[in-house]
Amino acid sequence: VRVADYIADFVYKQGVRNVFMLSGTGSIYLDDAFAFHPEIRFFTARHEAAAVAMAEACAKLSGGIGVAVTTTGPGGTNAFSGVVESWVDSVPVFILSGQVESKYFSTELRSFGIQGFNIVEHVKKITKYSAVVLDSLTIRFHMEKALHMALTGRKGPVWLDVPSDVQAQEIDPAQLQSYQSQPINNDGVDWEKNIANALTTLLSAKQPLIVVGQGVRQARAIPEFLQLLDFLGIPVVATRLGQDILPDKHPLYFNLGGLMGHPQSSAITLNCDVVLSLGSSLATSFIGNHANYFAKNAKFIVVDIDTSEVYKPGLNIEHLISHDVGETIRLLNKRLHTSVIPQWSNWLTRCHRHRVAKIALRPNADNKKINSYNFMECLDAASDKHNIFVSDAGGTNYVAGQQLKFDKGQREVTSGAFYSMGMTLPMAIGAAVTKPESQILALTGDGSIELNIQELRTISQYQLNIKVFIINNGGYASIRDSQDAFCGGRYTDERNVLNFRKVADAFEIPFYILERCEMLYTEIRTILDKSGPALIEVVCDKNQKISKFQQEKLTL
Ligand SMILES: Cc1ncc(C[n+]2csc(CCOP(=O)(O)OP(=O)(O)O)c2C)c(N)n1
Ligand SMILES: [Mg+2]
Repeated sequence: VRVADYIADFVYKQGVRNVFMLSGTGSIYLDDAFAFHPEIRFFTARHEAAAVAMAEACAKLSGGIGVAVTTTGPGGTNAFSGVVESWVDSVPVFILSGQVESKYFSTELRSFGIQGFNIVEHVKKITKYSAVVLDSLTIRFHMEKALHMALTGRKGPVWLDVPSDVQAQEIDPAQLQSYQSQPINNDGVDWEKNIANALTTLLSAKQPLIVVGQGVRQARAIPEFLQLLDFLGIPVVATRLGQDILPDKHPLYFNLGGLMGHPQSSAITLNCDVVLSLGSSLATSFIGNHANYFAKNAKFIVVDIDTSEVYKPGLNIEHLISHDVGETIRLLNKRLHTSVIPQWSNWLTRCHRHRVAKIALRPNADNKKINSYNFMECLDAASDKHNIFVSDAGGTNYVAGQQLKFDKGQREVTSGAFYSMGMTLPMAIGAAVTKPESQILALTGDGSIELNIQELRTISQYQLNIKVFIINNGGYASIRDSQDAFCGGRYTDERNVLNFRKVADAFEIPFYILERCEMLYTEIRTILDKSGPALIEVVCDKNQKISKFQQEKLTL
């Protein structure tokens, strides 16, 4: 069998059904093998970073690994920023890059052969495993190891670089050497005791809080997590990547927490005394520098398999449980079964009163212009369990975070630690092909869409059921906001917004425009009722404000 076909079949056997790629001569046999594999569908992206973002969305929604194929040199270097995303957001993606023929490969030259670049050397720090496959007989070993590393412990990207002559070689699979993973050595760590101590701290808290992150979903432990909440009755806030785990209507849920969180959560997080963090890396973009914007006086019980993440300045860690979050929750549940659990009803009542008092920013009643919160509220109401939201940087990130309710089992895919501009279109594509029965509600801004706008062609080419909503607020509103605060209102980006009608026309996508507050819900519903792609410009009030974190005491 040809090495390239062996690779394609290998990932197929791991459950991969969709692959994202941008072809090249350096990856010619890999491209061919994936494109003509009888069971794998391939999607051609128009930028390699976008291909990786597609694979990322695919991994997030499938719970497995996402695969992107790039060519040598610029193909691999373009993929770089996409891989950093999956590195910081702990997403298992597998990059397969083509390389020049192995006889030209060099670790010394800046460039070698035609477009050759030693990419693996440069991605060591942003991957869990990377290797150049110079010997075709090692392919099974590298594939097995890469897959194991991507999916084990804290998940993340892996990369194999395969020279074109190696891609084309014939091998006998029976002759290939396999990879044996090393069992994790937990000798000397008494997990049960560690967890019991943490539980004592939690049960003695006066105002406890749970933070839930995407790690709980990745560990497939949502049912156990719900059971834990039933036992404990403690308020919960979510991280950005964990905000579609609990519905807004859950009696213990107080929405997205942290710096960009819902106004109702800020006083609750600031006033709690013990935090149990489950499946979150507690990214600084969530807790703020020195945890100043998040429970700065609380003791933290942190369940995180990646210990390198937890020692952030200002984080007061009382108990570190460096263990699989699913197993930890199961152990906690086992102990709670026989524990005396305090009633925190007074604390919970105060949290609930605060929740009622603190709704997200609302449009001014006499303002005829659309406010993005109002738009998001209507979109949320019009959506259903077959909808997946994807949000971008800037206003959409804040507003989707604060306004979406997830009450009907909707999902969300977004960029977590970075909230990078331009992630929406490629992630929406990855989501659409992974969940063809879903309709994707892709939220972006008039600024963010310009990064990766080329992927509109991918959407129309495959006629994907993606509704792209563009919040038009006259450019980089978030940056204008910062420039008002820090630079006396001098703007660097006075820009003309694109003519989105013409953009839609150029990319052959049906176009709609929403300009009026009245009938907003009905107009949205009509758009969602049709299947297939659409580009919808939502003309919003340029001067509306975004709700930001406020330091406040919980006095209610
Ligand atoms: C890749 C990248 N470059 C720059 C930024 C900084 N940035 C954050 S929001 C933003 C403006 C986004 O504009 P738009 O999408 O129109 O959203 P708005 O803020 O106007 O709501 C910029 C430049 C970023 N987050 N990501
Ligand atoms: Mg804008």
